Amino acid sequence: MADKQTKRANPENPEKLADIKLKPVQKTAAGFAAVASTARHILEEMNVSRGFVALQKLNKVDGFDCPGCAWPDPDDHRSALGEYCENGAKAVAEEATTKALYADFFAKHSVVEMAEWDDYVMGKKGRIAEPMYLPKNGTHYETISWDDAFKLIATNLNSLESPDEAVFYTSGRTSNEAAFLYQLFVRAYGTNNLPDCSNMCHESSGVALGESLGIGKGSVKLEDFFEAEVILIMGQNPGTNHPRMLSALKKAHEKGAYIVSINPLPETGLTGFADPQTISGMLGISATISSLHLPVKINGDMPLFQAINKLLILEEEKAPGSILDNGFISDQTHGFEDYKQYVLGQDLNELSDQCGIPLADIITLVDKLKHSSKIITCWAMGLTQHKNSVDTIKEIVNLLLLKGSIGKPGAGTCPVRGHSNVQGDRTMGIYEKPWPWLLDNLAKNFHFEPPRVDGYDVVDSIEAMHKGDAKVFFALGGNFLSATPDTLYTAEALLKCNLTVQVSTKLNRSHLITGKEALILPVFGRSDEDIQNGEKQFVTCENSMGVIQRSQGVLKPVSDTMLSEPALVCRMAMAVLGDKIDIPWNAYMNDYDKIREAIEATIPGFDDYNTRVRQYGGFYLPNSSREGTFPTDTAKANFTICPLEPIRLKPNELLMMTIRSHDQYNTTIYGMNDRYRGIENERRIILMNQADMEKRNLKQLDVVDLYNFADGKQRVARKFLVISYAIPEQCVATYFPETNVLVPIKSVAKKSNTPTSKSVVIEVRLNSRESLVSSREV
Ligand SMILES: Nc1nc2c(c(=O)[nH]1)N[C@H]1C(S)=C(S)[C@@H](COP(=O)(O)OP(=O)(O)OC[C@H]3O[C@@H](n4cnc5c(=O)[nH]c(N)nc54)[C@H](O)[C@@H]3O)O[C@H]1N2
Ligand SMILES: Nc1nc2c(c(=O)[nH]1)N[C@H]1C(S)=C(S)[C@@H](COP(=O)(O)OP(=O)(O)OC[C@H]3O[C@@H](n4cnc5c(=O)[nH]c(N)nc54)[C@H](O)[C@@H]3O)O[C@H]1N2
Ligand SMILES: [Mo]
Repeated sequence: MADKQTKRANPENPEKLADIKLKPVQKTAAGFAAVASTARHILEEMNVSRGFVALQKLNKVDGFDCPGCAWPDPDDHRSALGEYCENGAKAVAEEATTKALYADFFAKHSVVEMAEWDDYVMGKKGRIAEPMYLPKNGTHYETISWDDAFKLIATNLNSLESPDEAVFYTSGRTSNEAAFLYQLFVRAYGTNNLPDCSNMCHESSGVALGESLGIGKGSVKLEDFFEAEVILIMGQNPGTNHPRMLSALKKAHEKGAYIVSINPLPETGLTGFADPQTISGMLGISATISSLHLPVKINGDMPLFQAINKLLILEEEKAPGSILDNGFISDQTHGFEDYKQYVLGQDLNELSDQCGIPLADIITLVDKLKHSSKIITCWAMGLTQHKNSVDTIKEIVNLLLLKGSIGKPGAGTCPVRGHSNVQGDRTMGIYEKPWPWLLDNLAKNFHFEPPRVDGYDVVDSIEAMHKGDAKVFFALGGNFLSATPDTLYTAEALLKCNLTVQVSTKLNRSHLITGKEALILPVFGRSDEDIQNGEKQFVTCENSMGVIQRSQGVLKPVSDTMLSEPALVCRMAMAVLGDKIDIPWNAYMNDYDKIREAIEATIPGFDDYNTRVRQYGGFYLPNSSREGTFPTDTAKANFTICPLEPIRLKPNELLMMTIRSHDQYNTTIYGMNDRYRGIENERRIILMNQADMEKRNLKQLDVVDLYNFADGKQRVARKFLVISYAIPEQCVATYFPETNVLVPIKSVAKKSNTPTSKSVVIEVRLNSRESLVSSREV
């Protein structure tokens, strides 16, 4: 039975693949095609006037924060056309759809039937409109009242032997208000088991920056981009995942910044960008953005940066006092001499070999860096999801320290966050390893003794459920099953639970692989108007640069049986905790200003929260790196010696990165195209270097199966079309989540425990040369 059920986690062993179309890789991002795509996605989901209202208020001071990415809005001027991008508009279309799923929908479609649908079909069904319950051995979800749903949760939680047998996941769209109440409830209930999507995302950045600089967040502000001399963009595809960043990069380029892309793929957007919010952009007049592209091998960034840093130190030796910021190094940093000895001991040819970048190209970059001191380093998932990610990021910090490029205008660290409030959720205490000061403040303000032992992160939670140590799984947003590694293993883990609860806006695969009993609880999204106690409420979010802003939905919710996330958490807390702890949940639910007062009393940096967040553009949280102070264990910014541990592949092995297409938001699939990479109508593809194809006797559009054999287990993902692509040898790319089945649960980054979704060792075997594709247009 269990085996049959886990198959539902990964149903996609398709009989037939779609009629794929391959086009040339695009040179220019955005432009008119982006505007046309925006209109199409909006109109598929809602009428024109609802779409117009939504887009008009997106990222406006009196509107709502885009549920897409965490890129900041300009502090001063917001475009009259609207501050959004094609992919932000798709995120809104997905959420603000007028299609709604009530009990009759779930009566018609069994869980088994829904599991046969692919993620695209599933997501397009509409918003979940009322609470649904899947009974023990049930085949169909049934309707349940909110009160009964909370009672079921309370009964399950209160009958556990220890609160540590429950796990409370959070995805990064949750507002500050909901996140604060949620961690308060979870700790009052008695556990720190608060895994979140950050564990799979920027956790490595947080750990690395914390140890090197004393704060786990980036240091730059948007204005810094317009003063920078060099901007490095590493392991990031902003054209797709942070499109509004391109407008900032274009402006930075116009102001003279030298922009470098360090990425195995030549990502569109970094090559050319036609700003759809300007007339010239609409006419297709494009601007180049990056001046240099270094096609590093997957996981080659650490040797690349050691080569850069060694070359800079050698230049300094040739012309002392002219290359490094010696004043900054001696006053503000720790560990320089040891680092210098270590890096000088590395062999430049060996480093160049390991990263796959010819020494001459590294020197081109070093020539630019030599006389610049305003350097910004931006990065995303291409750096954080490897075994040595924490050290790789520390090596990048080493460069900034050599140049004194931190704590001053035009320079610093910029980990570009993913989910729109993932950074805020962590600030609010969604963290399995809570800071002692947070627990002390909770104890003082709410008069209970919070648990002091660390809880489970994402990977620990999966292991605990698999072992039977955790029995209730609760998710505030997200799609845990599809986002996490080793899909079949995670499915087994979830199936063992007594109860799984998903607080969701849209149908997803985590609703179909469940504990013995399951609940789906529907909530408002960002765009929905939230009225409590007769008053319009707003929530707040923190963007990638530490700005706290308000967000107020404007659309009438598609059903009146959904709750807001803060209200849901309050009602659940009252049902579970009863009057054991005196926390004014009712007051919080009725007036979100009261939640903000509680946040202000508990979390530093939120003074006059309710006043300041009502001011134009919100306010910045304090940031020690930005201010040039480094509260680390040495009270200085730390240089770190990072040992090289290259991944050695056997001749038949390839290193796979699992990346996003242009038409998806994490596990939500908006469409089947990856327009910039020239791939249309199919997601089961593998991008491969021509030489690797030839070695394996593979031809364009051959159908292959992908294998991983870690820990003595065989993991397989079947039927992927081979596409010859400009990617370094022995490196391949596939889309997440289709290949999450191949990511071994035990393969995690050191210190951050992040699954290594960007360095999965695979083998590729021919499945069929007989075309599974009905027609080809190549
Ligand atoms: N439209 C849209 N927007 C999104 C999302 C979405 O799915 N869709 N997701 C959101 C979230 S949660 C996040 S975290 C961000 C993700 O934003 P990104 O990090 O841009 O997302 P990925 O597609 O995972 O892209 C990783 C990039 O890193 C490169 N890369 C992979 N391995 C390496 C390596 O070893 N070294 C280097 N230098 N480069 C490497 C890949 O070629 C790719 O360009 O986007 C956020 N915004
Ligand atoms: N192989 C591989 N795996 C990865 C990654 C990768 O690059 N490669 N990236 C990782 C990263 S960076 C991340 S952040 C995680 C993402 O992991 P998650 O955050 O868990 O996944 P999402 O796909 O963003 O979640 C989508 C679901 O969230 C729900 N939802 C949307 N909006 C709201 C809302 O406002 N409230 C509530 N309650 N629910 C809402 C909808 O029901 C939707 O189905 O995946 C990780 N997994
Ligand atoms: Mo993310």
